[in-house]
Amino acid sequence: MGLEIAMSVMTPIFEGLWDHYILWSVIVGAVAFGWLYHHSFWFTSKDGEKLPNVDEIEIGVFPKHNDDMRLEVAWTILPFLLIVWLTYYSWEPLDAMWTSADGGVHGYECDYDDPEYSGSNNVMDSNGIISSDCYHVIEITGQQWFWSFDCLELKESLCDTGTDSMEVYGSVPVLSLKKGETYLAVMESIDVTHAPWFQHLGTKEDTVPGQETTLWLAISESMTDESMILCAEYCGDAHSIMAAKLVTHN
Ligand SMILES: [Cu+2]
Repeated sequence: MGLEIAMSVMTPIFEGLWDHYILWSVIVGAVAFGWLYHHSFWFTSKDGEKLPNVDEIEIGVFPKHNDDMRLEVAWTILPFLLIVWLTYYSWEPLDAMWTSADGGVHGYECDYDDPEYSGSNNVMDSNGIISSDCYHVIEITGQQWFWSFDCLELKESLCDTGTDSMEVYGSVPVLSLKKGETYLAVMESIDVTHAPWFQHLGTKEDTVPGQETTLWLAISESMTDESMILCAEYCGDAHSIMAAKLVTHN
């Protein structure tokens, strides 16, 4: 069947974000644990050593205040600057993830009667941001414990549905989309909260009873032919096998 279960995503923006956050986690971790271990060993008293009582600790008396203004300011300002930087760094990918359906990076819904219409023609820039000429609308419904896909009015070459069987998961619904095209999934749940997780797109979004949510599915030319869709919100007994398959073709 050749379904890749690899966890890699086909969208470089998320890999870039991941690497950047890991880098800062390593730097902050090295400083915090370096400091901790340095002080733990450096300030250890020797056996029998009598040290001056710098904090003037006495039973029943609040210890002497031994603060250091420079330290207090440093550990307030530095994490704040880091958070501001990470927010700035995440802005472009997050903005692309939640771009408007009204003239955002994917334009407007495709006008199939327009003589100039030639599909989404999506392209990925060097940052991994995908933009499109226009997009197609599909519907996804979550329920305990399966996904339903609806291609609405789209031609079969653009969107198709079916079923397939997969080891462990049994019979699963299949969503078949075209490479180079961008889809806006309009989603709902008819019972509890679910979330389709499109593994190779690196995206997921909740489906919520009584509320419409949306998710961009920008199928780039480099997308793998087959990938998995899982449920990313715990939704009851069969949550772990609430799977589907995304097939993409040229
Ligand atoms: Cu679910």
